[in-house]
Amino acid sequence: MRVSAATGIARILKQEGVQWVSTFPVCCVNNALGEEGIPMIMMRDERYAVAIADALSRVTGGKQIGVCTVMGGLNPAGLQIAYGALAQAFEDSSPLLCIADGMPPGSEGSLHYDLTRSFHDVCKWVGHINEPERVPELMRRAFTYLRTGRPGPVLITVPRALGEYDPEAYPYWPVKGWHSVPDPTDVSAAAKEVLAAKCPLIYAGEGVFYADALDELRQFAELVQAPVLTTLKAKSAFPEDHPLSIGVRGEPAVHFLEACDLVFAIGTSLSVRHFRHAIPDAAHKVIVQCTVDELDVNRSYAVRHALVGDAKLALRALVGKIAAQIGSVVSSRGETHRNGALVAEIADQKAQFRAKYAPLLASDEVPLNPYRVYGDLMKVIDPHSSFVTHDSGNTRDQLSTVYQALIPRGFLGWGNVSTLGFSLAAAAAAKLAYPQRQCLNVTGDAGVGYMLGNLEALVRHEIGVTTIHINNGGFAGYGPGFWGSGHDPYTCEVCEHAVADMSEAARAMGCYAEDIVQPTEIVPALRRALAENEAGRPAYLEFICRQYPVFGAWASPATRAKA
Ligand SMILES: Cc1ncc(C[n+]2csc(CCOP(=O)(O)OP(=O)(O)O)c2C)c(N)n1
Ligand SMILES: [Mg+2]
Repeated sequence: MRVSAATGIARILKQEGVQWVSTFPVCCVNNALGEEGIPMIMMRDERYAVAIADALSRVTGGKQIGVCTVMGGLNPAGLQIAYGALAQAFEDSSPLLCIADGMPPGSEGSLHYDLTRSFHDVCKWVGHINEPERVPELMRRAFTYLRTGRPGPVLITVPRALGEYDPEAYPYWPVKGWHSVPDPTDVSAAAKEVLAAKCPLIYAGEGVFYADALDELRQFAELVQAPVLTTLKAKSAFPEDHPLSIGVRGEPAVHFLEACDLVFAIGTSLSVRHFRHAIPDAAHKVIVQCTVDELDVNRSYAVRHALVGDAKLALRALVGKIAAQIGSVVSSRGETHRNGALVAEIADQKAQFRAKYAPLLASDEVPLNPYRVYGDLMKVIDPHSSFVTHDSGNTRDQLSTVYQALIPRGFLGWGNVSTLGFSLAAAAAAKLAYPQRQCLNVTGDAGVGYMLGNLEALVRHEIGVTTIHINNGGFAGYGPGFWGSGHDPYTCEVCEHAVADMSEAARAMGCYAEDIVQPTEIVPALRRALAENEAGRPAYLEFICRQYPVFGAWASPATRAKA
């Protein structure tokens, strides 16, 4: 029986295991989605429709592909707003599918800009369905690119009333995605190099999540006995209470990055960016990089060995090679592959680090020290069944410094380019993916401005997450003089809580909400919020804080002279 193009797309999404689609508020496939029984989460703008789909892909490591629909075609108001969110997904390599109305046949050139061309810069691939029979073909290509190689967003456009096709004549079956094994000679060379190193360090990126390689990462680290550093986006890929974990940022990470003679980078582009460590003295270190994308190789650093392929398959091959050799070949690091001295050194580094932050986590200051909020948060939530994410600004820098992530995606770090407000979408997507978990997003004042309207969507869909607003009265990182003279007092201060009461606004939109001024009130307030979440009600806690711009360092490229 023939079906409309939109119905064909909806059925294909079901075949691909898509459980819900986010939207705002129209797209030519939405009627078919509803008719075919795919629930829609309607956010309050396209940025969040894209962001929640993006976040679903991130928090599930691509096991569930986030899908969203937005307005396009001759009135592409929706696509225009979606552009920024797609750019973020592209920059962060997140595989989501965005479906938009396409330009009606013959209307090309009616807009001042070329809708079909504009999105090529921020999508891994753009497909335009111009015949109903091409629905399976273009959807097959979309899911192939979403599940194979470097992850990234895909845009499909489909004009309204495109017509019908026969699914028997043009069948569809789900796309599994394909993985490639690195060249075995490269694996041998890398294994040899790792064994020869005196102080190897593992630098793991988010690619290990998408490759489902967390067990292999741990096995590899334990076998070679190397400290494990994760990028911000990979935080929680390796348990941060593991004796080999050196976290994401701060002195322990800097210490081992400076001391190491080999960096084994896995699932990371190794780009030189704002929110990550550089490799100090890189010219005098051996860099081995395993990446799915050859465009990352020799990009920011000269790489001695590259393993181009899937992180899971690469690690398995390496573990096999090294385990076979380690019995007979004595590595330069000692007679066995257990390195007690290294474990003690990591423990010592971490103890010094903890000693620096422990007083802050227990601070009794009023206005609150934001670290006290994080300290109490870590006491209240279940680290084995929760999800925490930061926003852009100090919340990112502070939380990525002290939050201890124990389970995969118990924490989502994000942002090659970090766009304010994303944390709400991330927490909501995590709650939808893991309904049994406590899900919280921590945001500063600027992030709230982006989120407010979207709190209503969470109330409507009964997505019980807690938003923690660290109200420090302004944009802490952008204080007077930060950008030179002239911007102050215009661009860093916002109204104080008594004037612009954000928790009151959240309450008015249906959230459970509180203001917290006293340190002793933090724990009870968090408990009340989490209890509300259990009943499916989002909560908003506004903590009246001081500005406290203290957080862990990133290693710089500069060489440190070593004795
Ligand atoms: C969409 C977007 N625009 C601009 C920025 C740049 N930016 C990063 S942090 C920040 C201000 C953060 O202030 P606030 O939310 O109050 O957090 P605080 O640092 O005070 O904790 C700005 C403007 C951004 N990250 N995203
Ligand atoms: Mg602020």
